[in-house]
Formats: sequence, C-alpha cells, structure tokens
Amino acid sequence: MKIVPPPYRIKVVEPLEMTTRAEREAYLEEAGYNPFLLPSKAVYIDLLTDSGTGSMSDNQWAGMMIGDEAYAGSNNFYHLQETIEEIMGFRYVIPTHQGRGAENILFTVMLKEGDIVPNNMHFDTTKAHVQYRKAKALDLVIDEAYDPSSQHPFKGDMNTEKLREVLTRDGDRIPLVMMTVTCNSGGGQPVSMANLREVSEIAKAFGKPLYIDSARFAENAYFIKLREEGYQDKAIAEIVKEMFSYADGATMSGKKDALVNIGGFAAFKDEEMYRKSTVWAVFFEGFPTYGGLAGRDLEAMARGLKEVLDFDYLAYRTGQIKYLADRLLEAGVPIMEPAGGHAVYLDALRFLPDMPREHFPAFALTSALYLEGGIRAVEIGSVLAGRDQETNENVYSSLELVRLTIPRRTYTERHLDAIADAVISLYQNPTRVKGLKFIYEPPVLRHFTARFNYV
Ligand code: PM9
Repeated sequence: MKIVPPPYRIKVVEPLEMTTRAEREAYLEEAGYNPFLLPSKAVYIDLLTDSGTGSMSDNQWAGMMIGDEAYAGSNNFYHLQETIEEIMGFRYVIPTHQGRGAENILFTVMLKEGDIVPNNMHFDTTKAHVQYRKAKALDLVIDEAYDPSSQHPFKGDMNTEKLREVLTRDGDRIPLVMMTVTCNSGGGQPVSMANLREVSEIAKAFGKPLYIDSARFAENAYFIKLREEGYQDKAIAEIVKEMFSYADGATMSGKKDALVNIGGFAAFKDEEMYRKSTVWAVFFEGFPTYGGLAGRDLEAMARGLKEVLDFDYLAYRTGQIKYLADRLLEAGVPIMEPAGGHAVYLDALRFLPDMPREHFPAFALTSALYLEGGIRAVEIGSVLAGRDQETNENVYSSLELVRLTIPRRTYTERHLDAIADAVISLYQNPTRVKGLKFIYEPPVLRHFTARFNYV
C-alpha cells in the first residue's frame, strides 16, 4: 500500500481516552445508539466530520497572537480580504461565523418564494437555506454520481444538458446557478475545470450569476491537476485562480479548506451584490469586517487559505483517503469509488445485503463500528433522508452510506489502520451489526437527536 509521506511533524498532541468494549456498550446505550449523542471523550477516532476538526499549523497559531480585536476594520480583516482576492480573485469579502452564515446572507439577498436553484448537488445546509425560503433546490449532478462503483474521474460534474433545459424552461425563476466543489453529498467527488467552464458559459448566456460553494476548493484543484488533461504542470494556485475566474462569487466554510476550527466567508466580484449583502451581514453575523469572528480567527483563516495550496499537503491529505480506501477494497469491503477528497464512504447496502431497509443498515453500521473500535462515523442514508412530507413514510434513499470523514492533519496511518481493521472485522462478521428501530424520532433533522434501540 503506497503511503505518501506527511509534509509536517507533530508538535502538540492531544491525548485520547482508550475505552473497553463494555464501557463503549454503556456509552452507546446512553446515547440512544446515535453517534451524534456520544460525548467526545468516549470516542477514540472521530470521523463524524472533517469540518473544524483539523489541526492548525504553528504559523496559524502564531497568527492568532496578532489578532487585532477592533470592532471595525481589523488588520486581520484586511489580510484576509487581500488573501482571498489574491487566491480567488474576489475583491469583496464578508467574513461569517461559518459556511451556513454565508449561505444565509447570499440567499436572503437573492432568493424569493418559488425560485429554483440549480446546483450539481446541494449540501444539506445549502438545501435547507433554499427550502427555508420556499424555493426549490435542484440537484443536476451527472448520473455517474449515483453509481457507487462508477470510476468516472469527475463524478461531481453538472449535467449541462439538464442545466440548459431548466434555464430555458424556468429561467425567470432562477436567480443564480451554484456549483459545489468538491461535491460533498456525492462522496467528495471533484468537478472538472471543463465542466466549471461550461457551466459558467451557460449561466452567462442566460444572464445568471454563478456562485461556488467552495468548502473543499483546494482538494478539488488537486484532483484537476491529477486527472484533467492540460493541468499536470500547473501549480495548485493557478488552478484555483482559474476555477474561481468562472464564478461571480463564493460561499465558503473555512472549517474545511481554510484549515481552521471556525470561520467562513461570502465573497463577490460585484460591488452592488456586496453592498446588498452587508446589510444582512450586520443583521445576522456582525459588522461586515468581522462577521461573528474574532480578529485572531480571521488571521488563522487568511494563513490557512495559503497553506492549503501546498501540493505536498494536498497529496498527503488525499493520499490518506486513498490509503484507507485501498485497504478496504483489498479486503473486498464495498465502498464508493473512486476515493474522494475528504472521506471514505462504506456502501451499507452491499456491506449488509440481508438487513432490511427498515432496520437502517447504515445507521446500524455506525453503532457497530463504535463498539468495535471506538470509531465514530456518520450515516448518510435513510435516517438522514427523513420522511416524505406528504405520505409521512420513511424515505429509503438510493444510497445507504457510512461516511468515514478524515479530519485534516490530525490522524496518522496507524489510526487509519485501526479504522480499516475494525471495518474489515465487521465485514467478515456481519452478524455483529444489529438493526435499529426508533424509540424517539424528532419531527425534523431527525438524525441529529433521534434515539434508537436494537430491533
Ligand atoms: N459540511 C460536513 O460534515 C459540516 C456539518 S453539517 C451537518 O460535511 C458544504 C459543501 C459543506 C458544508 C458543511 C457547508 C456548511 C457548506 N457546504 O458547516 O456551516 O460540506 O461551516 O458549512 C459539513 P458550515
């Protein structure tokens, strides 16, 4: 198995508590078999998310010491603004407390009831913000995205034929087009430069602005360099610049590719859009030069945005995902292929072919994985999908996945081996995975707080 060497060494460590199986059984019962309800101290390896869970560099921590905590016009805001302009080409920047803060501002300015937002694939919070305004979140990703074994190199691409169709038919209801890079809900799959370019040309032809949900923009750029013809000799920074040259603006969760624990921003090319957005920034987030963040957070984000462009960092980061994926594939474990940028997704329907859908196989697998190795993963399947708004029946989603999300610069290959060993052991002993039934089901976003017991 190929290991890409890490381009850093460890300076600070955070002790982890080791638990016994009996202790984990008690913790899990207490948590209602829901990994979201486990206390962090009960978890050995936390793969719930890669959002805000990574490690900052010494350079970022040093930057935090020069936080300028002025209410307005902090030095660190200007540093962040210059950095975003240099990297992404957006002149106008509004910091936000995290990605969804930026979505809230953008959609408050742009959306009204009855509108449609085409996106390759909306992330949950983006979709929720669109729907909250009684607008429709339309996913137009290519069909290959829904086939876990398709080896398409850019499974995050948008189906441009469908985009043209919807713009032709419903153009007057579409205030903007969005692209999510990488495509999180589709497995961290990248979008090609050719697709971004084409989507931007189509949007322009119909007079619509294009916004990029850029949470994992650098991981996307790395895949373009690796897989798309004509980009092998380009620096990541050049690729990133070209990606954003096709967009009118961006929303960003800094908790991913800005390598910070908290933060985000909205960015614009157009001054008028920026002006309209500042009104809502003040309302929701704070004065437009701090947006709910401390000056030190702005500095850490500015520095993180530069660090993430390092090729060796990205090679190691994506190499970790591939390492884990390859170990699982070698043992025959069914996963979503090819390995994406930030997570490995187990395909629970093939992992547990005999478990009925109403026993929630992917959710059940997260419980078993916790018992097996103290590993906390997250279900992306039918519990998350919820109930049909009209019939109130459970929606059994086409993909029943467990996301093993790898935090940035946090775990070593030995941790990845522990994860692989636990997953493989369950795959070889599937009777250890026990189906679940609800004992408490909240009416919305049920996966966060639902409680279960074994069927
Ligand atoms: N993504 C994730 O775990 C955070 C948890 S939300 C239950 O993958 C994209 C592509 C995301 C994303 C968050 C957001 C929102 C926007 N776009 O979490 O608000 O993956 O900073 O960003 C999560 P914030």
